[in-house]
Amino acid sequence: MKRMKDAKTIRRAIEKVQDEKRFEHTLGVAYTATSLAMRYDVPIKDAEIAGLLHDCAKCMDDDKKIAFCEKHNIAFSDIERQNPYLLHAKVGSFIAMDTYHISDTDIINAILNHTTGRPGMSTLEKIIFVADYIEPNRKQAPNLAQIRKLAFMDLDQALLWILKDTLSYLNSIDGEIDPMTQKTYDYYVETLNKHTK
Ligand code: DGI
Ligand code: FE
Ligand code: FE
Repeated sequence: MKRMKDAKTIRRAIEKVQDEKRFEHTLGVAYTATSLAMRYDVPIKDAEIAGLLHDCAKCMDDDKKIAFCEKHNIAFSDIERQNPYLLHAKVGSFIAMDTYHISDTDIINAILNHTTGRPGMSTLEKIIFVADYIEPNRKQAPNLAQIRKLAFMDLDQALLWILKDTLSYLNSIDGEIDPMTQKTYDYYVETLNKHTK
C-alpha cells in the first residue's frame, strides 16, 4: 500500500487543479473542518485532509466526470447523469484513494457523501458536510449566521438545518432531488426528533 500524501503536499497539488475561487473555498472548508474537529473530538489531520480533498474533482468537465465513472466502473444513477456535478463527490473519493493514497474509510466517506449526505453519517462526515456550507467564503445561503453559530453548539441540528434549506432551495429552482439528499433529511428529522422528545 502506498503511503498517504501529507496535508502540505495535498494542498499544493489541489492548488494546481482548482481555479482560484474554488481553491479559496477548499482552504475555507479545511480550516473550518479543523475547527469543528477540535470542538467535536475528531482527529484534526483527518478533517484537514478531507477538507482539502472534498472538491478535488470539482474542476473536471462534466463529460469527463461521466467518462471517468464509466472507465473506473463507478456506478451512477440517471439523476447523476442528468446533473453530473453531483458526481464530483464520487469521482473525488476515487481520486483521493488512487492519486493521494488515502485509505482511511472515514476520510473517503466524508468526501463521498459531502454533497447529499447519507443516513448515519460519522462525526467527520458531518463536519465536512457542514464546513462545506458554512466556510467563510460562502455568502449566499439563507440563515448562514445562525447556522454558523449552531455548528459549534449542536452539529446535528446544524446538519438538519442545512439539509432543510438545501431541499427548499432545490425545490425553489425546480432542481432534481437526489433520493439520497431526501433520505438523509428524512433520517435526521426522524432520529433527532426522537432524541428531543
Ligand atoms: O461542491 P460545492 O459547491 O462546494 O458544494 P456541494 O458539493 O455541497 O454542492 C452544492 C450543490 O449541490 C448545491 O447547489 C446543492 C446541490 N445539491 C445537493 N443535493 C442535491 C443537489 N443538487 C441536486 N440537483 N440534487 C440534490 O439532491
Ligand atoms: Fe462539493
Ligand atoms: Fe465544497
